[in-house]
Amino acid sequence: MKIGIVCYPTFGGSGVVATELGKALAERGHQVHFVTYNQPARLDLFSENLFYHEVSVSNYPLFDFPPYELALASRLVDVVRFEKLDILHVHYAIPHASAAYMAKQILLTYGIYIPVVTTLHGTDITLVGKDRTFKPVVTFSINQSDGVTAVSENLRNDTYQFFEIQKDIRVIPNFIDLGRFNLKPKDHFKKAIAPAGERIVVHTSNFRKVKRTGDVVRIFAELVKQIPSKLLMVGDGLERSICEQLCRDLNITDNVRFLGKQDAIEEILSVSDLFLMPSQSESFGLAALEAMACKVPVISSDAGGLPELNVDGVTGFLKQVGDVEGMAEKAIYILEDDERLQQFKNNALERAKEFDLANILPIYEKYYSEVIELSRQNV
Ligand code: GMT
Repeated sequence: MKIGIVCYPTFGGSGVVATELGKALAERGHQVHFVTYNQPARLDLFSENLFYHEVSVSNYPLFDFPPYELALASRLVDVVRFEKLDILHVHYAIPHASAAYMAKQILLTYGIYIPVVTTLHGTDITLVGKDRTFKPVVTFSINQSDGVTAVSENLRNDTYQFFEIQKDIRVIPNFIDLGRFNLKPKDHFKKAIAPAGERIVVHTSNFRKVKRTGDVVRIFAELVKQIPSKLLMVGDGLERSICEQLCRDLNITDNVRFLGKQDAIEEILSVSDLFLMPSQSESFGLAALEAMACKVPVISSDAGGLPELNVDGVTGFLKQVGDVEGMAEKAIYILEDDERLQQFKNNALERAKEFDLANILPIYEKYYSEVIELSRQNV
């Protein structure tokens, strides 16, 4: 198949899923064309089946708000026509689903019908999408997609609850490349971070409000009172400076390292004993899955799709959003006993294996074929 992929080219979960999916499809022999405004962060390999088409957005001084959606729609028309794509897969509804709809209508004037699959990732539905500024456009463009997928049952249900959707939404969960995300021998790094054999706790995110990074710091502040440990904060975003200040206020700066954005996340996870994800909302929790694949148990909130990934009492624990005390108590429970910690680590990896890329990739391929076939019948 010749597949066009649209996504945000950043470190965000939707961009990561889109890029890893595209890379894996290319490895299976499909021709994959990324149409994005920058080279996707994880598009870091050469393959004869991978192509990158940049969307350049005009910075003409009249525009206070450069029209990205129009530039994307135009580029999609161009790429679909000249590369003769079979299908477009757009990740994150806003504004990718509506840009794809516009491209589809323009392509019809050239006698081309391009089927569009929209994958809903989370905040495009739960935060931004349901805001009335976007709601009519999001509803319309989801209904106009030829196929719609959501990354968890919970996100599927939320979409039906918040929008008037007539389409069937297929759940295809996030996946993990176990070839990349696995426990790596990084003892020298572990010794440098935790010279006295302290436990290592980790959090990775884009430090947006929805991640409740302040809770991460507060949970750790309780934990470190009982168990010698270090906290690694990976990523960057608006809440980072607030968290740094909170660490000073709580007098734990010696035990916390802010590492900023990192490429080799799997190496950091490989030295870690516990992952914290107290998010306000989380459609799936890809960062937690990456941790689990590296044998790191997870203490998370029970928001969104997290219960579909993190099995309470088995791969970690789930607590209500904001229950800092409860999360700290469970973190101590896991970390205070070597044998118990090892059991949780093993369980985390076993669970992660269920989301192996090798299992999820054929589901996408089959879905593309179904959508292409159906759209041919309807033309
Ligand atoms: O987590 C983020 O803030 C990034 C966001 C995105 O859209 O880039 O991630 C969302 O999509 C991921 C991939 O499907 C999911 O694993 C994350 O749970 C989801 N984030 C939220 O729902 C907050």
